[in-house]
Amino acid sequence: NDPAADPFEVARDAAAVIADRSGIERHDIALTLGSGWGKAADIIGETVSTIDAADVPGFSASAVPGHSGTVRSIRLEDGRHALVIGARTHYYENHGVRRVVHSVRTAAATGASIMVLTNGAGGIKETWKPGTPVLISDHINLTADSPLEGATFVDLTDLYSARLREVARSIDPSLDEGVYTQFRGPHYETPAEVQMAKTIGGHIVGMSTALEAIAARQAGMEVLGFSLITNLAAGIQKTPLSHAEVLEAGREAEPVIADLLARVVAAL
Ligand code: 6GU
Repeated sequence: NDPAADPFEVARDAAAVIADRSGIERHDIALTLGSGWGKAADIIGETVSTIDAADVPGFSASAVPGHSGTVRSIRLEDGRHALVIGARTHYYENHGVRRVVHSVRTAAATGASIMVLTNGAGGIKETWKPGTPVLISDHINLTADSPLEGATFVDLTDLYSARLREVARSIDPSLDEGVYTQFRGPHYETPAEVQMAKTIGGHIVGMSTALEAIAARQAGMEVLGFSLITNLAAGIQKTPLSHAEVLEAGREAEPVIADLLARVVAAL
């Protein structure tokens, strides 16, 4: 909690605690499980350890329903290890962007070279029914913030790895993809803001992921992003938006997208 602390040093401390508590020296891949995606943690492999996020340096227990508040180490069938982060700090919580990307930096410090970011989000394409998983092909960061500090000019040309998206599509060829637009939240967008997002090239609206993806790329990780479309965005769907509806869509889609994610992870 020291504001003067080096965020990368805090991430190394967090990784050391995870290594100590899990007995796993090195993780190969990391996943952040957002709304709707939590069940994947139960089926991607054998859980070796589950740590309360509150016990890991730099993490704060998430206040958002739909997040487990744990960091799990999971052994995949082929012997690789996955770090599964069920504790996301959202930008709208106002703890600063360092907190938002701390889990990603921790994942990198545990050795992970692939970062899978998942979320529940609103769809702008009318053909996407609630419960549809889509690949993130690129993002538009509307937070006006960055996890990078100082003169750190990171190239984001292929931020959402085309290679990893191909792997995902080899598992489910019907997977559509779209541009994720990160708004600050926590309110949902107005219909006019949704139209703006659409006009500038967005297909998905959400409150996470883009800042985390930037930090993952800075750390040298390959990024794969998935959104579960939990509802259509304001003005695209005719009915009002509610968090209850978002959770309900997540619950219904959960077994299907957990299975999809497990098969993708096995193939990465
Ligand atoms: Cl419509 N907008 C945002 N920003 N986040 C969401 C959402 C919409 N639906 C689920 N999450």
